[in-house]
Amino acid sequence: MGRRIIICDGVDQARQWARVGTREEEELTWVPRDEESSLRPPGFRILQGGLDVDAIAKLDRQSGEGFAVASDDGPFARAAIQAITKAFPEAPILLLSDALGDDDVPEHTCLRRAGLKTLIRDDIDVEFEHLDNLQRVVEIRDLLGPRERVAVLLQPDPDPDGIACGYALRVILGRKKTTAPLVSFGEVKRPENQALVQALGIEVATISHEELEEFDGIALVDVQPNVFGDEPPARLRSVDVVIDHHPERTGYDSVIKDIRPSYGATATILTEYLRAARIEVGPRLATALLYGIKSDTQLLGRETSQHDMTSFAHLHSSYSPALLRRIERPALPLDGLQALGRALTRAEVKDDIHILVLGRVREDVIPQVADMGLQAEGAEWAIAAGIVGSNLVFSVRNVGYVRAAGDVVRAVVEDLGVGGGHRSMAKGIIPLKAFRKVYERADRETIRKALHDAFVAAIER
Ligand SMILES: [Mn+2]
Repeated sequence: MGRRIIICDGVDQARQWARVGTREEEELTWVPRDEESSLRPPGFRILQGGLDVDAIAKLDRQSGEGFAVASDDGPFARAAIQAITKAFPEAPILLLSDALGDDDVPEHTCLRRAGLKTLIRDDIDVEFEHLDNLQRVVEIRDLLGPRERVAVLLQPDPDPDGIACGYALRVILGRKKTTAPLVSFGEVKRPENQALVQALGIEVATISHEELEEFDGIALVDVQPNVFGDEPPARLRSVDVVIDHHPERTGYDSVIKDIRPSYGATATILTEYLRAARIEVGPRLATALLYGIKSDTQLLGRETSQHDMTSFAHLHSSYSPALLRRIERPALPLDGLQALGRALTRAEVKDDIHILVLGRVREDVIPQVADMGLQAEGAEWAIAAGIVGSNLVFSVRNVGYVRAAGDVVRAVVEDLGVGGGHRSMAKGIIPLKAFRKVYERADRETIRKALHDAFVAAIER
């Protein structure tokens, strides 16, 4: 927000404002009460002409600038809000009052109320941030409200951040899946993400480029049109809403763009929207958004801003731990547990490395076993390996203060398969064919020895 125009009711409110602390971008005005004109508070100028539309219009408010009204007097506050709304219908308003309640102020789509004496300076800044977010919500609702069917488009193979944001946007718009379906050009593939969709009871429809044409509006969350190729489909070159935290790209138009690259997750932006608009967030939505922030920031580690922390903390008071556990730890199939049992009989930690070879298992068992493997005494590295289809798949965890897991896995799979990951988590895939070419066999003992030697070499490299 640029300049903020402050209108104080009488010398007492102006002094109160000055006590809290003023900022350079604030234009300070006051309306003297009887016999107060000689008491000019420092930094303030009199609102020439008193509290009416003409006087407010002369303040020359630019688009994006907001007002604050400080008053404990109902008639004064109402007159000020009405005059501002008449002069600048789009202007957001912050009413600061320790005496007035919601019932004392007229209906206004972009108004927030807070106490003045009780607020410290930072709180007022936070209120202005809420106001900015509220303004965005109002714009998005105004734009998409009249549209019959709106596509909420996620990236192909949507991740938790995207899925949570799509769900949140639908709640903000007050729509159902029939009038605002979550859509993607690809399926939800990863087991955790499928678990998320199931646990939330939501649906992500896979659609074609042609089917996208049938919608009356398009909103993209956690993605921008360029992700769909250098030459995105024509319908994506001009969309309605883009909300994202990836760096801003060019080559498309959007009526509303809210792109915040300093944020660790788009779910943080949507959480701020929900808070600003005072929309009640139920446990399912809170869990989805919290998981979105958690997974995009590696639990507030990677590329995390203060905004992510604040939103995470806010969601933490209303999320469901049981639901989150179900998403993060999908139920293990019995044969997966039996495979784990067999692997555990051979458990050993050698060179700080703990390897568990599971044989043929469902893919989502592997990362869960790797998590558990790190608890073995003396283990700095845990590797769980299993055969999925025609591939050897392995998940890697480490204690965090050793070489980055992603780098090590890339070295291990070099010339054999694919792999990568982050500081303390990584995954590798080697086609059995390629593995057998080098090691001749792919039985448990061969796999264990091959991985052990490759990890020792890669860690020391
Ligand atoms: Mn994201």
